[in-house]
Amino acid sequence: MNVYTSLQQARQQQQKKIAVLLDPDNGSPKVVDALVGQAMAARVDYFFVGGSLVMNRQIGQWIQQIKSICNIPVILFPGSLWQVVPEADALFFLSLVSGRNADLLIGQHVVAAPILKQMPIEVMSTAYMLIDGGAPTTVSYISNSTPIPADKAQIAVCTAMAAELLGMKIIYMDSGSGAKNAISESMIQAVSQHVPLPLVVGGGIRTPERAALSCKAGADVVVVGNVLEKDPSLIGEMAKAVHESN
Ligand code: 1GP
Repeated sequence: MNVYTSLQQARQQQQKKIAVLLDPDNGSPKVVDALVGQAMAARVDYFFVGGSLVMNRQIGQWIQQIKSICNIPVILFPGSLWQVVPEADALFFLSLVSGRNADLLIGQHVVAAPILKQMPIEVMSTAYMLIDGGAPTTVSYISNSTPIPADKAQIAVCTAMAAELLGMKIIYMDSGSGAKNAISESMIQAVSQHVPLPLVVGGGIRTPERAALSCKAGADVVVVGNVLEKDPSLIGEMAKAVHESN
C-alpha cells in the first residue's frame, strides 16, 4: 500500500496514526538506532524527516540507515529543495498556503518538479498551514510568512477549503517545531469537519493527553518531534494514546 492510500484509509476508518519527526541534525547513528528501535516497539506509523533548517548534508544516507533497520515509511517534510532525496518512501510536496510568500506557494515547486518526476518517490500534494503557536518559530522566521492567528478557526477552515478545491490531497496544520502552544482542539475540529482530506497536526504536542485530544478533535496523524528528542522513552505512551484515541 502506498503512503497516501494509508492516510486516506486512516481518515475513512478513523484509525489514528502517529508520526515521529526526526531531525537529521540531531543524534549520532547510535542515538538514531535507539530511537528507531523504540519507535518500532511502539508501532509508530510514519517517520517524517526534514525541517526549516537542516545542516546535515547526508540526508539520503541518514534515511538509508533508518530503512536498514525498520520498515516504517519515511516521508520527507522538506524545508528546502536540497532536502529532497530519493531514499525516502514519499514526500510532502508542501505549499505554504497560510502565507503569501510566492516562492513557497509555487516558486520552489517549479524548480523541484522536473527533479521529482525522475525520482522513484511518492509525491503527495500537501497544503501546509502554519498556525500561531504563541511565540515566533523557526519556520515562521525562515518562511517569512505570518501564521494564521490561533483563535481564527474560520481563516484556517477557508484556507483548507481553498486547498481542497485547488486539488491538494493532504492538510498539514503546524504550529511549528517546539511551539509554545499546540493547535487548539476547536480549530482542528473546524477544519476536520469542513474538509474531508487526511489531516496532519503537529507542533508543540508534548504529552500523550494532548496527542489524544488532537486526535479526538479530528487529526488523522499527530506529529511529535521535539519532546521525543529530549525523552525518547515517551514514544510508547504517545503512540498508545494516539492509537487508542478513536
Ligand atoms: C513540526 O509538527 C512538527 O513541524 C513537530 O513539532 O517538534 O514541536 O513536536 P514538535
